[in-house]
Amino acid sequence: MQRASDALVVVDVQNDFLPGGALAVERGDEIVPLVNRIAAQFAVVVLTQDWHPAGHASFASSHRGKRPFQKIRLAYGEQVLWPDHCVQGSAGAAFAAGLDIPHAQVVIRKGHHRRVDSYSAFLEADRRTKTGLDGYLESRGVKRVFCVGLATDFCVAWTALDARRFGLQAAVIEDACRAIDTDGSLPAAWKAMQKASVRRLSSAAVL
Ligand code: VGL
Ligand code: ZN
Repeated sequence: MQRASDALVVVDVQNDFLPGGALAVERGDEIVPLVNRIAAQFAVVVLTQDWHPAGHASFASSHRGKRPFQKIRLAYGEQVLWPDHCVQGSAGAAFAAGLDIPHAQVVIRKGHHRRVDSYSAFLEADRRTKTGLDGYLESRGVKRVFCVGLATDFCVAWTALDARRFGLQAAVIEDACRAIDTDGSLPAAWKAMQKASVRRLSSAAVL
C-alpha cells in the first residue's frame, strides 16, 4: 500500500491501443494483469480514456492527402496524425475487457475537442485548456502521481511531464507501459522525463 497522498493514473488502457485495435501498441495487452495488481496497491486511482469525436483533428483521415504517422502543423503546433481511434462511444474506445479496477474513482476523458488533441491527462495540446485533473488531485490531497498504461512515449509521458508542471512528484512504472515508438518518440520521451525529474520505476518498487 502506498501513501494516502499517492495516486495511480492508468492511462488509456483501451481496446484501440491493444493488438487488433485501430492504433495498436505492440504487446499493449501484456500490461493489463500487471496494471490490475498495481492498482490494488493504491487508494486513489484515476483512469484516463482517449475520447475523440468523429473527424478529430488528430486523425489523418481528417486531412486531405495525409497518412497516419505523418506530422502536420495545427494552430497549436506540431501534431502527429493517427489512424481514426477511440471514437466516443465506440467499442475501440472502451476499456480493455481485462482491466479490473473497480475501486477507481474518476475517469478523465480527453481529446474531446474536435480541433485539439490531448495526450496529457492534465492539459490539452494547446497547452492551455485544463482537463480538471489538477484540481481533482489537489482536492484529494495528492502529492505524488504514478503513471502506467499506453503509450509510454505519448499519453503516459505527457501526463507524467504535466504532473511535474503542476507541482506534483511523478513516476512512470516502465514495465506497466508499452510504447508506440515512432520517429524517435520513445528515447525523446525518456529524455524529457529525465530532465523534468520524472522517476523511472519498475513495478517491483510498488508491489
Ligand atoms: C495516444 C496517440 C493518439 C496514447 C492517444 O494514448 O498514447 N497516442 N492518442
Ligand atoms: Zn488519441
